[in-house]
Amino acid sequence: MNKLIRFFSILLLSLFLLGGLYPGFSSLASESETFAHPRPSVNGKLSVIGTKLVDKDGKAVMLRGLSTHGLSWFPGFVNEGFFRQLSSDWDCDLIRLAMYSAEYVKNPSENLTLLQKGIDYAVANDMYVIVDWHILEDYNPNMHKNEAAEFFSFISTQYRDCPNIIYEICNEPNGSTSWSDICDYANEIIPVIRKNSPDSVILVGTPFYSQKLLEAADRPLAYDNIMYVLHFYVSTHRKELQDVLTEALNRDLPVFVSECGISEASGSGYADFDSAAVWFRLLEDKGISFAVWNLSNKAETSALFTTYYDPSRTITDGDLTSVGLWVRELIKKT
Ligand code: IDC
Repeated sequence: MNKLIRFFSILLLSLFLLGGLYPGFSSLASESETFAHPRPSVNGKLSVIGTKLVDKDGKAVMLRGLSTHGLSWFPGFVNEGFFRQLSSDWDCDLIRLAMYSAEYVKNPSENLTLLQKGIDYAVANDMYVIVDWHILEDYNPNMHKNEAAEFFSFISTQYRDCPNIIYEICNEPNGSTSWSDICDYANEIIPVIRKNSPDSVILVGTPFYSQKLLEAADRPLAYDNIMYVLHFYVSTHRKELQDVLTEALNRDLPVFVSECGISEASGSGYADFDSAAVWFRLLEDKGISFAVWNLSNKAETSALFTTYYDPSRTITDGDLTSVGLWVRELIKKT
């Protein structure tokens, strides 16, 4: 018996020492600490080193946040009280402002005012903010390239030194759009942003609704501080797309999940919380930043709020859908 106790004591002591001496062991244990909630006031301007998003001191960070629905359709959700609650009560450190490009071009000045309000509220509440040029029905980003250039030139001039902003230049290329089309577009739009904001992080969408990460891994862009976009919807996408993420990281591609939903790819249908748990465990393990779709009260599964919720009111539990309750817990607990 004594021998047995001695054997286990020595085993435990050796494991403890090994943990301290061999960095691989201790970094495994502390990886989630490394990625604790970053804030612009503390962590400053972000950049990309290898596959990691890092803060002003080069420390790896992981952003956990939420995406608006199309701003033009849900302008009531762009209000300071709402943003304040997400930041302080939900511990949300990132908000993505989805500007559907097809809507934007119909009324640029009104849409810009709305977007700027969103950026200002995010900054006032110490959140990182993604300015998302949300191409979708306009499936090839080259379709509205000139408007995109004007848009990004304006925003990057207005918010020249703002550490909060992350630029997302094309939400989800789709249809016949190839990686080569996206590169042509990116090679024009990135320099427009870089002129005013030389080192902000820029997110680039990938072919087939931002799922074909490996095409970007085959031929990445020649700029610093770029991350490549993966989007998933938990009830439609599972292991196959998770394997794509893992392979892309193994091939040294920096990845950012700027949109994901707890629903089918339609934004509605069934909410598979078991699949969601697998996806978000993977993102935590790899330290991949994410924004969950969507901050609206539309009658669809991926919406975080019930149709009764009025965004000018303080949020109560009853205002949240089952997806909203789950996502708030996801963001708060980490
Ligand atoms: C969906 C919205 C839905 C809207 C539709 C078309 O949830 O209310 O009618 O767009 O505008 C994406 C897109 C995102 C989609 C979402 C769900 O980036 O715009 O939003 N989705 O379909 N990619 C995969 C899924």
